[in-house]
Amino acid sequence: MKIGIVCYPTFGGSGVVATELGLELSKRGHEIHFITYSQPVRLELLSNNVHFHEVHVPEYPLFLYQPYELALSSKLVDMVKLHGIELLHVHYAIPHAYAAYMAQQMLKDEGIFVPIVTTLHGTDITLVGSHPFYKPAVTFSINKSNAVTSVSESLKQDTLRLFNVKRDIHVVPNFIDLEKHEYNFTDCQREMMAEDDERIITHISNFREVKRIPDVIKVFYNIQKELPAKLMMVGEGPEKEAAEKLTEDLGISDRVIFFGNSHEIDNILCFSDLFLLPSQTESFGLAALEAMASGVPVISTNTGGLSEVNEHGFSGYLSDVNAIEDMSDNAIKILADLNTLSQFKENAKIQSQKFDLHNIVPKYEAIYEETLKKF
Ligand code: GMT
Repeated sequence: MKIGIVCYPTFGGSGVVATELGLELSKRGHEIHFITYSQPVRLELLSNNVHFHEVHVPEYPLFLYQPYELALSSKLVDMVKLHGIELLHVHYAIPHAYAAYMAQQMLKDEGIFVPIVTTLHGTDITLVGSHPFYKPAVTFSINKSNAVTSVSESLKQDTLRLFNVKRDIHVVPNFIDLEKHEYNFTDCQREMMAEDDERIITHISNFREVKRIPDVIKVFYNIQKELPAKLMMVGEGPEKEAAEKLTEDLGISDRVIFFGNSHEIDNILCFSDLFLLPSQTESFGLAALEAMASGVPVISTNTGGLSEVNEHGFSGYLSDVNAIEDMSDNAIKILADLNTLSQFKENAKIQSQKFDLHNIVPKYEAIYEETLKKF
C-alpha cells in the first residue's frame, strides 16, 4: 500500500508512534510518505520506500497566525496526486484529521478518493480536544474519518464520553520494537552516572503540567532519604525551570541531572533502575512502555490507560494521582532489595512483550485493508 502519515514530528509520544509505525510498515513492503512540518525526530533514514515531504507555511505579514491547516491540506492534495497515495493515516485529531478531511474533499472534486484513518493519542481528546473552542471541529473530524483508532481502551471510553462520536473506535495499543531494547547491562556505561551502590531513577517527558513534575522530585526526595540514589530528568518543557528550583530548595540538586531532550533515551534507560510517571492523566504512557522494554520497572499513577500498560505488583506499582507517600513507599519496596529489584526488572521486560510491534502493527494493516475495501 502507499500510505501517507501525518504527525507531530517532535519528541511527543504521538510523533514517536507514527514514525516507528511508518518505519515498520516500510519494512513490511509498504511505501510510506511522512507529511509534516519537519523531519520526525526518530526518522533517521529515508529510503526508496520511506519519504518525507515538508509542509511549508509561507510567512505573510497580514496573518497574525499562519494557517498551518491550509498549508497541510494543500500539501496532502499535491502529494496524493503526485505519489498515488492510497490512504492517509493521521495521528492526533487536531488539526491533522481536520486538514485531512479538507484534502479528501478537494481530491473528491477531481475524482480521487483517499480514505482517512485517524489515531487518537490522548491530549487531542482529554486536554485540548475537549476544550469548548475545539470540540465542534474535533467531533466533526472524528466522525468524518473513515476509520478511527485509539491507543487504549481508556482513551476510547474518554472519547465516547466527551464527544458525540458516531464511529466505531478500534483500540490499537502502542507498541515497542523489543529488539532495539536488547541491551546488556554492561553496554551502558552506568559507572559514568552513578556509584555502584546508588540506584538510578529516571523520568522522561515533555515537562508539561499534566506530567506532575514536582511529584517526580518529591518522590525522589523520599527515596534518596532511604537509599543512595540519583535522578535523571530527561526532556524539555514549561515545568523544567521550576523543577530545577525545587531540587535546589530541597537541597538535592547534586543528585539530580537534567538532560534536556536527548537522542540517547535507550542508553539512559539501559542504566536506569526505576522509572517514575506520576501523571495527572495519560492515555497510554509510551515512555513507561519504553522503560519496561529496557527492563526498568515503573512507578506510575493509575490514571487513564496506565493500568493497561503497567501491571500493579508485577512490572511496577500504580497509585492514585498525588499519592506521593504511596509512590515513594512502592519505589523503596522495589529498590531496597537487590533480589526484588532484579525480579521487577525481569517482570518489566515480560510485561513489555505484550506490546511487541510484530503483533500490533498488523492490526493497523488490517484496518487499512478493511477501510480501503469499503471504497
Ligand atoms: O503527553 C505527551 O507526552 C505527548 C502526547 C502526544 O500527543 O504526543 O502523548 C500522548 O500520546 C502518547 C502516544 O500515544 C501516549 O503514550 C501518551 O500517554 C499521551 N499523553 C497523554 O495522554 C497526556
